[in-house]
Amino acid sequence: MTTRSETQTTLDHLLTEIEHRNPAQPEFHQAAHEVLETLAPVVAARPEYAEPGLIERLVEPERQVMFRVPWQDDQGRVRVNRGFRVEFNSALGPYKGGLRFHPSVNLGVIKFLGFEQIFKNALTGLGIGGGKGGSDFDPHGRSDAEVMRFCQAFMTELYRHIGEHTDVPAGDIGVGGREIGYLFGQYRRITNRWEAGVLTGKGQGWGGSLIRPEATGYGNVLFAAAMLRERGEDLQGQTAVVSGSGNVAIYTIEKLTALGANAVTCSDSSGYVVDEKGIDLDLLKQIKEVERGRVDAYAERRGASARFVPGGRVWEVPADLALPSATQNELDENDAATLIRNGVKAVSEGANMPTTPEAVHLLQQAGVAFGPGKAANAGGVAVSALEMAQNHARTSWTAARVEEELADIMTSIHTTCHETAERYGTPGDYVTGANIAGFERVADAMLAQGVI
Ligand code: NDP
Ligand code: 2IT
Repeated sequence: MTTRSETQTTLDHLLTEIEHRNPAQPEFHQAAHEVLETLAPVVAARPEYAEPGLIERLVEPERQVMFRVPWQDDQGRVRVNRGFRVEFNSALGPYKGGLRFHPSVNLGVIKFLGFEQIFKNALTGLGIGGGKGGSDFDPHGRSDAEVMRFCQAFMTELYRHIGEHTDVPAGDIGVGGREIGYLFGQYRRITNRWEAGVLTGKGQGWGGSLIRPEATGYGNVLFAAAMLRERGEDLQGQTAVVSGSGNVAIYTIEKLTALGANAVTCSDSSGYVVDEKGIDLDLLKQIKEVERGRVDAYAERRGASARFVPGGRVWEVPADLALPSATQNELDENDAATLIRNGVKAVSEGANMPTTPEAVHLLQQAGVAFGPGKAANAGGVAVSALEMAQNHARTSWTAARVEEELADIMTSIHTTCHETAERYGTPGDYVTGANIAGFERVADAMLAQGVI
């Protein structure tokens, strides 16, 4: 039998090879490190996982598509963006994962997101593989008509790669209900098919699931509550710092407030707002979802309880809980040290990979409960899979039913991660628990399906 340290040496060699084979993709390297650094106990314990080529196949996308997206702005000028879809792993079901429109998007960013998505989707227990896509298009400051023309141009290529049984995109940064509407319209026009299950996050009334907009944020709060319960605590009366002010942040704040916590911050790329009375969600939704404005407008209109801190980071505001809900690597070692100094009890990732590896290490060493994104933010993709189920059955469920299923799924993910971490000798380590539990499910399916 191979020992853990021999196995870790093999995995370390593989990580070096991944870096060589995928140059200039630091986010993908980071995501691969984070997973492969925790797999030694399970690979050493179960010889079938040491089969040559298994992990090598897992880190290589099944298919990667990159394409030109030409579109015209409101002045008639031709703009050219780059589109991506990385179809990473379909052992458990059709590729599933969001589309991100943000100027920072490149192949390495999409690959990190697609890789994370494989394990996240496996943890939901539902039949969905892992994929991700997007573009370096920046929707900020673009008119509705420009966003529509961009989405149509993007789908004019993407349509040939997706389908309800093949690959099912959804939203992510910069892609919400408006963009999914334009994308769906163009898919329907090109294919002449009403194929509701080809995209999720659709509008209610044309195939969207109730609670899908809320699902990621609500799910993350339920995960944080489950971690607190393990320590004999609940959310009541806890102060929370939340970063971001988009889809995930807004519904994180909504659920925190509903469960008795006080969410005192939100942010965007211009800075953050701290509101000692708790974020007024009606005002935040009006500014962000209706006016598509910046967070400083919140502080201006809210009155004395709120102030805007230009360029600052929410982590400097003292809190019991931190829920990063904006983007990758937004919470670093210094931020973690500040949170620990201020007595934080739990950090739960609404965003994908928002906490740097050094920060994760510091938080775990300090005994802070840490919920990794692939477990904590899985509620969004889980309800996407429920949307696919409703589309397939040509039915729609009540909000209460979807919310109940979401709560059951989050509880089950928490239990799975917790028990897996205990089983492999790292009690309380949700990172190891999530990685190993997600890996086991995908690896078993890959082994059963042969070398493909
Ligand atoms: P939105 O586009 O709705 O909101 C993103 C928010 O994060 C905005 O406030 C945005 O500010 C801020 N932000 C984005 N990029 C940066 C950056 N580089 N620096 C500073 N702030 C930034 O996206 P979502 O809420 O959907 O996504 C947020 C995170 O959650 C992402 O990591 C995403 O991958 C993850 N996620 C999303 C899911 C979903 O269902 N939507 C599911 C699971 C995870 P600004 O407008 O100024 O850019
Ligand atoms: O990161 C994610 O899980 C998402 N952006 C949601 C993916 C989905 O298919 O709903």
